[in-house]
Amino acid sequence: MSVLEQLITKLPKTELHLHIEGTLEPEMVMALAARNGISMPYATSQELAAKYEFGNLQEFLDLYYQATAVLVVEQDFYDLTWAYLLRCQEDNVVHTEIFFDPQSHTDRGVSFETVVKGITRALEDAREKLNIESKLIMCFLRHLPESSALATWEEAQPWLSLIDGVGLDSSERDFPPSLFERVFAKAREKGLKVVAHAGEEGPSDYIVQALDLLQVDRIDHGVRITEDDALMDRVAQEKVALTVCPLSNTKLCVYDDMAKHPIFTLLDRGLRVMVNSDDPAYFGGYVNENYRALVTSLNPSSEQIIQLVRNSILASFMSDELKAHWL
Ligand code: ES4
Ligand code: ZN
Repeated sequence: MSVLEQLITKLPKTELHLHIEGTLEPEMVMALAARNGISMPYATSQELAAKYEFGNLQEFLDLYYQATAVLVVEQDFYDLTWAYLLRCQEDNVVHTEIFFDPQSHTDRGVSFETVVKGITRALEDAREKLNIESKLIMCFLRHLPESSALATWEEAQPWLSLIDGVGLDSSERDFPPSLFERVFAKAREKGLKVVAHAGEEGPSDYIVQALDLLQVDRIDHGVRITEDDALMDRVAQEKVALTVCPLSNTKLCVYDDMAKHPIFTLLDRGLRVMVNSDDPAYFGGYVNENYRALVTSLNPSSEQIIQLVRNSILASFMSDELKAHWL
């Protein structure tokens, strides 16, 4: 194993951009479909996995939402989350901040309670049995109207003690952050952390909107910030983190080659960027695999790798005490 490989494997890491529904591996899709008596248009997990070629974000999302239909009862959400946490243990991820998409379940008749109980029971078990800490972030689907986000916010009220933050995800183009100003203000008033996907496929102006209108604590993706020099200076100055997802960006054709990925350019300009897996079951790997892909294509120094890992700790929502422990 190379020195960099060893560093990647051995360093205790945090993950800040991970959709729990995006950890649904093809084998689990088929197993849960059988368990819940749901028919899928695929005969085998190999047949499903063969569909994982995407030309853009929307092509991925269409398949991702289709697969979530196999998640029905609380145990399904537990099993999904537990399987991801076991992968965290393998990759030496000691703290993870997990997104979930309640609307993709409640719109199918699965209750908010079922989803949140299944996920948080696994998170609690991981705290006790695996020593893995976590935060939970509820995302609003931006392709649905504001009224649906507001209704979801109301449904979440009995469960707020289990939820640490809100986010904004799904189809980015034509769905600017400005549409969700009111629901984000409500979340901030309740003391929740707020994040938003911006500048993944959408223009860098959506990053500005997320900062100024939603007042986010972090930007998810944010790679299209490279189109705006002044914004790069601002984000560096304000130490706003960008939760970058390298394999996601190449799988969804934001870059046609990992060699063109700007993560180290951004890092060297002083931006707080780090490495995350986004939807690892669909994009070809969990967090260590994302680091390895960067090493293979971009030949970083060990100092750069260490800085990415440190940035992830600094940008996390863990306590200052825990940050000091891991730094
Ligand atoms: C997502 Cl990669 C990505 N972008 C936007 N929304 C998402 N939901 C799940 N994965
Ligand atoms: Zn994402």
